[in-house]
Amino acid sequence: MSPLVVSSAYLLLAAVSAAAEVSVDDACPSSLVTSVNRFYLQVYDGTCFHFVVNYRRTFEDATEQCLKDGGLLAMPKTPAVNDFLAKQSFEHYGAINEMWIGLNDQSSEGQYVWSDDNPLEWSHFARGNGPTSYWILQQFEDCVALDPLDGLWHDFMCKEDMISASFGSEPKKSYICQYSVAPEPSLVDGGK
Ligand SMILES: [Ca+2]
Repeated sequence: MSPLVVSSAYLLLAAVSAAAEVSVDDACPSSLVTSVNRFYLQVYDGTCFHFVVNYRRTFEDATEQCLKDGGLLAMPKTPAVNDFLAKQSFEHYGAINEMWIGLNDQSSEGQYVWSDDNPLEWSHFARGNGPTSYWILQQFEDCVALDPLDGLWHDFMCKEDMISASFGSEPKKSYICQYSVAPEPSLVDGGK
């Protein structure tokens, strides 16, 4: 192909992908899209992700913070989403410590559920974590965090209490929230 044809093809591809892209303004809650926050918001596959790298919270407090703006702790249910979250956390935000994601087995030991109450299908636990950690540890470690360096999941104690203190565990971590794309205003008011 001539260089002209090749560059035209690239232009066309760029135009098509630009049309399919959803902007932060379209996908994220307007209460979140502030000049300070904007850098920490990203859209992937139509979902708004908020990388909260500068605050550390317990799993419960992080969950509440996401809920405040109508979201949930992030749910990397596929390798693609998981890779995106890990890569962005490390390469874009410089995060090197594990970040809470919306996965836990607090209700029933060994039965991991996502923050939208759906059961775990694809999983990405690091060796010796989650179902393969020591049995006694499994009873105490019920909340899951993503390692930005390799995208693997680790289970930790969820709360700050005497047990976590005696294990030297640090239950306050950075975290990632996710938000569904806001519906089009025209759909909300019936197209009027
Ligand atoms: Ca557990």
